[in-house]
Amino acid sequence: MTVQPKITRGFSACPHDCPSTCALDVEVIDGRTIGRLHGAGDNSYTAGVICAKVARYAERVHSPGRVLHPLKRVGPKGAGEFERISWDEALDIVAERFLAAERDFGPESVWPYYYAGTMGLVMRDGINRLRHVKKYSRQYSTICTALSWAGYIAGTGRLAGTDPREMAKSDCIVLWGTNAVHTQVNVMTHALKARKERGARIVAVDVYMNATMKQADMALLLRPGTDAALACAVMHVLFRDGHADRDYLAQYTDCPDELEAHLKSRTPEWASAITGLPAAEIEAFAALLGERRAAYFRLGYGFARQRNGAVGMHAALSIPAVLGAWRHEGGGALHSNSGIFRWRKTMIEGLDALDASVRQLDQSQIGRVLTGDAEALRHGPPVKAMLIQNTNPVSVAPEQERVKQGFAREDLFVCVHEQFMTETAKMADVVLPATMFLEHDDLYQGGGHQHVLLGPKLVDPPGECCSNHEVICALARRLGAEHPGFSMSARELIDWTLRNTDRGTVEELQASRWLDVQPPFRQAHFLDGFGYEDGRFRFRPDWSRVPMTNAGPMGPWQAMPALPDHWPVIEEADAEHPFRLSTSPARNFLNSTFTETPTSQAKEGGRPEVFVHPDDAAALGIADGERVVLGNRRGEVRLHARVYDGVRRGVLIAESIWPNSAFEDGRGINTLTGADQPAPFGGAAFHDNKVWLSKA
Ligand SMILES: Nc1nc2c(c(=O)[nH]1)N[C@H]1C(S)=C(S)[C@@H](COP(=O)(O)OP(=O)(O)OC[C@H]3O[C@@H](n4cnc5c(=O)[nH]c(N)nc54)[C@H](O)[C@@H]3O)O[C@H]1N2
Ligand SMILES: Nc1nc2c(c(=O)[nH]1)N[C@H]1C(S)=C(S)[C@@H](COP(=O)(O)OP(=O)(O)OC[C@H]3O[C@@H](n4cnc5c(=O)[nH]c(N)nc54)[C@H](O)[C@@H]3O)O[C@H]1N2
Ligand code: SF4
Ligand SMILES: [Mo]
Repeated sequence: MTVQPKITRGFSACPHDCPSTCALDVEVIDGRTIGRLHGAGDNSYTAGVICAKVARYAERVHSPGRVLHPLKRVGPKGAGEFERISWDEALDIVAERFLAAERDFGPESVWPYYYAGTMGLVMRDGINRLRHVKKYSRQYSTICTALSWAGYIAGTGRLAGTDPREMAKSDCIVLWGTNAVHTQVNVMTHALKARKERGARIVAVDVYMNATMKQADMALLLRPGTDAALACAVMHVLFRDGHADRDYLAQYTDCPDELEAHLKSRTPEWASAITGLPAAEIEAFAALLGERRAAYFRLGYGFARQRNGAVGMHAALSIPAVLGAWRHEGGGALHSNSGIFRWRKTMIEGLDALDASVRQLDQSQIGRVLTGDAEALRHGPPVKAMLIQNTNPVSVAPEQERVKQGFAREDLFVCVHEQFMTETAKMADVVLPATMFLEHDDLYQGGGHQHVLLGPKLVDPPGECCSNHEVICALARRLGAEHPGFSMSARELIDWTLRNTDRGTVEELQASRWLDVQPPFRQAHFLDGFGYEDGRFRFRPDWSRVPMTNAGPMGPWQAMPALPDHWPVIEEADAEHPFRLSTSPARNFLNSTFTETPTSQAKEGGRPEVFVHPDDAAALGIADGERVVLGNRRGEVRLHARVYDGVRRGVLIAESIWPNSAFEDGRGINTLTGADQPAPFGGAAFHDNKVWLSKA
């Protein structure tokens, strides 16, 4: 007789670093095994749809590759030889090494390092409570959002925008520099609904014919880093042809006349020479916008991962202001809604203990920091000890050669708290096993929408896995760090944070699953004014004072153009490096996450590849599938060519981020990317690389 398994349904929120933050229905088999994951049909943004990689999450949760016990390094650094130890022993070692570093080099020699492997507010940001209480070095988080947020906030003064569900009511949706089919599938749900129900047109702007471009009605394939030129020419045509909304401009913007005069010379022909787009395509895009002025600009991260990315973002964002698109339902722009939540995070992050005089190290410059670059260290002590949660810098951070050198330092102590034996974990002295989101409680917020969601614990963790919060509290006890947050449970922290942000209680959220905190229409459309004191959108921002960060301006910020313009500070191709490389996101990986699941690896073709235009391939005698070398002054990587006519000549695309070990000699794609600080507030220009290409 066979016993039928008992399947119950739990709910959760996707914890991954994805603007969609989907509301999930989770099948739980016999109270302990995860089955299929589904998108919640009754959540108005998720609308029943999630990506395939998370739908098959059972493969990740129940993977044989999970780290299940604390481990101590026994072989040489990076050799991957570990032995199992107890939690007490592991935590004692970490505490002892942190206290030793503090005693010998001061608290700033300890650098807790984290990112968004989970976006749960408790599990992601709790590490800062330990940091602030102990006065360890701070982290200036630049790897993802610094460039794009600067460009957006420079214009609007606030990181928010039109309700993403209004996309379904738009007549024209512009997907600019986001490969939504790969990176935030729910955008497509709403955009396709608008096309089906009201004949909306979908425009995509990208540097290769990716899955999103293929679904668009108008696909604008431009040279990397030239988006501002396209935006300027579009605005030139709008002014020229009488499609600028002059009443709106007079009421809501800072200097429309100056902008119009400046754009006189930014013709489609001028932009064509820079972007590589035929002038007729630019004219057609502008004409479409002139007809369909309630256009929805969904502005992605990708086009801002260029050294002129903040300028590009701001230029694209200026188009809906010229159109007056913000006035209309279904019109305006959205990059991120992170500015609407206004959490009180004192308890989670220990903000009451934050000391602004403690140095702040640039996350993207981890290679420079760990190899002792004085500038990157802010002329302070070396980093001697680290705790790493939710990130895999040996794979994802730029200037990988330096990152590896840094982690190989014998005098650097590294503790990595991980779900898998990642390339960063392999470099650690102590590895701690981490829970996954279905195994702990956390609180989530949408980036690309407006929900606050609860993700309660649904199953017990395997082996001896502990949550980030448990590890932080256990270390705090050993390090003598005191804060009320260290003696609260994750659920109590969630409750405290909800109550103190006037969002009810954890019990209420448990009952409702999510809260819709969408600001009212007039506010979301900035119709009561933009985020600056005078209420006006800035065509001419003060780049040194964008209201977004506690860091001062950096990089070549003084040379930034005053008004939207092409800013030629990208890594242009030259004789030595005839190609421009973008490391665009792969569909089945999420940064380096999911590279540990065989299904995702297989669906990505089993090995890293670079897309090369057929004529470029022919000129270099490279056949489809052949081994090639990509290189620049930062290093060389070996992978296979895929000849594809969906890239421009002179442009290469390597969909990322494969493990370094998937490349022939262990050098991953970020060997080629740079960690210089772009203006105005830093960031990593992952898609802005000049390289050479040859047969291997
Ligand atoms: N499947 C999958 N989903 C993901 C991720 C992933 O790795 N894989 N990453 C997650 C994370 S952390 C983030 S931040 C988001 C980011 O998601 P997106 O906002 O989509 O940004 P990117 O993924 O950086 O790149 C988007 C597109 O920008 C293009 N691009 C590169 N340079 C330029 C340019 O100069 N101009 C224009 N117009 N386009 C350019 C790239 O080719 C790519 O197709 O996605 C999240 N979702
Ligand atoms: N070449 C290139 N490089 C890039 C990018 C690119 O487009 N091209 N994109 C960049 C961007 S936008 C980003 S945001 C970064 C992201 O880079 P990362 O922040 O490193 O993101 P992930 O690769 O998803 O790694 C997160 C890690 O966190 C772990 N993790 C998840 N949940 C938990 C948890 O609850 N506890 C603990 N302890 N660990 C957990 C996962 O197992 C995973 O190994 O990569 C950047 N790097
Ligand atoms: S689309 Fe994004 S948020 Fe939704 S399930 Fe997939 S990774 Fe998670
Ligand atoms: Mo990101």
